[in-house]
Amino acid sequence: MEAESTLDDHSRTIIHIDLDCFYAQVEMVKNPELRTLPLGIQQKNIVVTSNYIARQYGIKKCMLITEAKKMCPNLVLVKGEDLHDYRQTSYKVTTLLQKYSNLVERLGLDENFIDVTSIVNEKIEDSTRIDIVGNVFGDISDLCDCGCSDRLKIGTNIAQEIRDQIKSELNLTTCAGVGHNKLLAKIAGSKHKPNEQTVIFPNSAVELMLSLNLVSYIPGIGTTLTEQLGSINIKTVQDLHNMDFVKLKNLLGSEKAKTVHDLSFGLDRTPVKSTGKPQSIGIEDSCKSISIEKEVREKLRQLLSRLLVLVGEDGRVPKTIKLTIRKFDRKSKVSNRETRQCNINTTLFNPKDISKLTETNENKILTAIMRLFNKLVNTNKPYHITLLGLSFTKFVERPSAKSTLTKFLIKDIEVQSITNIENVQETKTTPDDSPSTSYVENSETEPEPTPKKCKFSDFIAKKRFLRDSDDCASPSKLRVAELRLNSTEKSMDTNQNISCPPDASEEVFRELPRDVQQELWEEYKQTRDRDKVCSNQLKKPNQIV
Ligand code: TTP
Ligand code: MG
Repeated sequence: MEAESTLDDHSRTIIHIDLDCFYAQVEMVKNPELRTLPLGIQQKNIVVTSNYIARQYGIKKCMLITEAKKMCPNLVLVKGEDLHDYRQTSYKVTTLLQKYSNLVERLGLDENFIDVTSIVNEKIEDSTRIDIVGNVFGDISDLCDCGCSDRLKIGTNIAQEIRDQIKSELNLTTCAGVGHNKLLAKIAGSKHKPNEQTVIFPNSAVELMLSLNLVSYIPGIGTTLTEQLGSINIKTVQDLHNMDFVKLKNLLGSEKAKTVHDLSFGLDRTPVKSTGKPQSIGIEDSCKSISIEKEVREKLRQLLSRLLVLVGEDGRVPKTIKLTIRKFDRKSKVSNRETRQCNINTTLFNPKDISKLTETNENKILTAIMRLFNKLVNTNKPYHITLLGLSFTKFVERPSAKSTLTKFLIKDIEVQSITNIENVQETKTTPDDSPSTSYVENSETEPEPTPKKCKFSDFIAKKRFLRDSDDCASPSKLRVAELRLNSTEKSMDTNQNISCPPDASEEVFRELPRDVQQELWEEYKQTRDRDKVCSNQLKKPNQIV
C-alpha cells in the first residue's frame, strides 16, 4: 500500500548556503599564508575540518590527528577550540543574508536557508529570458510548467549574487543549492563543492534522493531512525521507496512514517523559520582538574571577560547568567555536567558598551556566579572540576540608537559636565520581569543600589522612555537642532524666567542654558498628557507597543 499521495507545492524558492571548509576558511582569512598549505583544524586529538588542499591528501572530517599526520606529514594544524571567531563570522554571514529576505534560518554555524520567494516574485515580472547560473542536477528537457522553472532560474541568479557578496565583503567562498523546498536545496548544494552552486528542478527530485543511496544520508534521518529502518531491512532510499507503507506505519507510527516516506521522495513542506538573534551566548573551557575555589573564581573571571566581548558584539543586554560545570567523580570515574542560572540586574551593564564592566560590577556578577557554584558544589568536600562554562540566556534590546530629543539633550548636558544627572542612562533599563522557574534563582545579584536621582533626571528619563517606545514621534536630530535654534531666538526676546517643569529640580534647571530651559518647558507642555500615560506605563513597559 502506498502513502496517501501528496500534491507537491512548487510555489517557493529556497536557497541553501553552506560555507566551504568553514573553520579552515576563517583561519585562512586571519592568516592568508595558510591558503597555500594543507591546513587542518584541531580540536583535542581530532581534525574537525580541513581546507581543500588537505582534502586532496585524503584528510577527512573527524579524523584522528595521528592518522591525518600519517596521510599528510606537512599538514599544518591550527587549534580550533575557541569558537569566538567562527561564531562572529557566522553571524556576519547571516546578517548579510538577512538583507535578501527576512526569512533566514541558521543551521549550525555555517549553513543558512533563505526563502527568496518574495524577491523572485518581484523579479519575475520584468524577466523575459532567464538564464540558469551554475550547475543543474538532472535532466531539464521536461520541466514543470507551473512557473516554478522560471522562479528557480531566477533563484540561481540570486544565489550567485549572494555568494558574490559574501566573497567580496567577507572573503569567504560558499556553496549554494537552489530548490523549491529546504530538503532539495540542501542536498543540491552538496553536489558540487567547493565554491559552486546547483539548482534542482522538481522533476529531478526523486533522482536526487536516490543519488544519496543510503537513508542515513537524508537530512533529517538520524542514527536512531536509521537503526529503526534497518530493523526492517530498509537501508537505501530505494528500499524505502519499495517498502509497504503499512509496514513503515507499524514501525514508526503514522506521522513519522509519512514524514520519512515524503523525505525519501524529496517532499518537504517545512517553512524557513527566521532564526533571529541567538537565544543564548556562551563559552566553556575544559580544564585539568580544579579543586580550589580561588582557582574556580579566577577561571570564571577570565570566562566572563571573554563572554562579555561576545555579548558586546551582539549588542543586547543580558538578563540571566548560567553556569555550567563538569564534575569528575574519582570513585566512579564518571563525569557529570550540571547547570544553574540566576537573573542579573541589567543596570550592572554599561548600555554604551556591554563588554566594559566596572570593577565593582564585575565583582558583583562574579559573586553571583560563585553563589551558583556553591549551590552546585559542596566545597567542604573534595571536588574535581574539569569544565567551566558561562552563558547569558535572556536578553533585552539596548536603548534604541535613534536620535531623540532627550538623548540629544543628555548628550549636551553631559558635555556641559552637569554631574548631578549622570545616572540618567540607568533609568532606561527594563525591569527584570522574567518568569522564575524552579531552576532560575531570582535576583541572585543585588541590584546596583541606584543612586538617588534628582527629579530632573527622572523627568528626562521618563520622556526618553516615552520617545524610545514611540519612534514615530521622535524628532530627528536635525529637526531638534532647528527647534533649539528657534527656541534660542525666542528666549532672547524675553528676560523673563522660563517656567521650570514641575517634575524637574528647580536648582538643576536654573543651571541649564536658557535655550535648553525653553525647550524643556515647551517639551513638557507638549508631552504633559503623554507623560501622565507614560508614568503609568513605566510600571508595565511590556505593554508599550
Ligand atoms: P561542515 O559544514 O560539515 O564542514 P565544512 O564547512 O568544514 O566543510 P565543507 O566544505 O564540506 O562544508 O562543518 C562546519 C564546521 O563545523 C567545520 O568547519 C568545523 C565544524 N565541525 C565540528 O566542529 N565538528 C564536526 O564534527 C564537524 C563535522 C564539523
Ligand atoms: Mg560547510
